[in-house]
Amino acid sequence: MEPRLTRDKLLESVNEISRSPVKVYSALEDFKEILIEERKKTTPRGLIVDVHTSAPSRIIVFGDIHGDLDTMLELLDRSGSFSELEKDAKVVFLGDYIDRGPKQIETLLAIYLIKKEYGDKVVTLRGNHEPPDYLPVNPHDYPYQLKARYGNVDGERIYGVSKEVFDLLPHAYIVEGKAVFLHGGIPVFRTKECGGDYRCILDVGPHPSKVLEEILWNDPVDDEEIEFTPSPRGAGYLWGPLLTDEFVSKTNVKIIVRGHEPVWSGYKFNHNNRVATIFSRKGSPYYNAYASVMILDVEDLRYEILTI
Ligand SMILES: [Mn+2]
Repeated sequence: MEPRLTRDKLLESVNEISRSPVKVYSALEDFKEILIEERKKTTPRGLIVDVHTSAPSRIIVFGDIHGDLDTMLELLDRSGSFSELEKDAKVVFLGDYIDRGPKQIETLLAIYLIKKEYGDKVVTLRGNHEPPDYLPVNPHDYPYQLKARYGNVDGERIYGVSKEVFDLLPHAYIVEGKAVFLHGGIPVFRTKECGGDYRCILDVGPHPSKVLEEILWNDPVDDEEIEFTPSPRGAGYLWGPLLTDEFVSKTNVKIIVRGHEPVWSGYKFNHNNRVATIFSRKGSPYYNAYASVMILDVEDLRYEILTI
């Protein structure tokens, strides 16, 4: 059976919408509506939970895209994502769709169109480049690219609705007993403070700004001596293997899958293979040799890394 979406159909729709600021605006308004509906099924602050009976059989994970639409389309195609989405699979995007790269609005539109077509089977997480107002990121050339392309007035309006979309993106996805997916990393203070309740650890709860900052910004370090330490990025923390031990034993997940760090080979593992980093874009300014996606079998947690 031909999948409902193909690379060519997706690209054709993206190009058609992106030519018109009116169409871009209404596409992003529609993205908002879809995310508002989704939020009724997540925790109030946007943690998506799959229990054993609702878990997909396979999860295809995309890391940072940062405006590299061409690589993203190639990876969607080569990983069989469209036909997998017709079966019992989910596709998870780990955030950072915009800033850097030539096709930022196109990338955001492609994410929207895939989400629109496949609904809950597509998880579109928030990255630190889809920031709330209190966590500004640098560089953030997306609003300038919008203005250069659509003019000041329309560019400003499209940026406004984009920010409303960003605020509605879920911040984490967990498959109980199996895996957790988020952009940057596990929140260090919550991991220490909460008992065995993963919602306490991963939901942004009563102090949303601090926990969200960590989930969007944290990075793993392999140093056994470090439990956690402030990140040189200026936001979030670096967390070490001891904290991963604590997190996996409290939440009972086996693997933490995240993006956020550019990697030469498109992927890397830390903390004895319990933390996976996936990076799905190429080109300036990182010049990594490969971009990758992870294809994860949920039942036995075996995975394949596809690199291009
Ligand atoms: Mn990032």
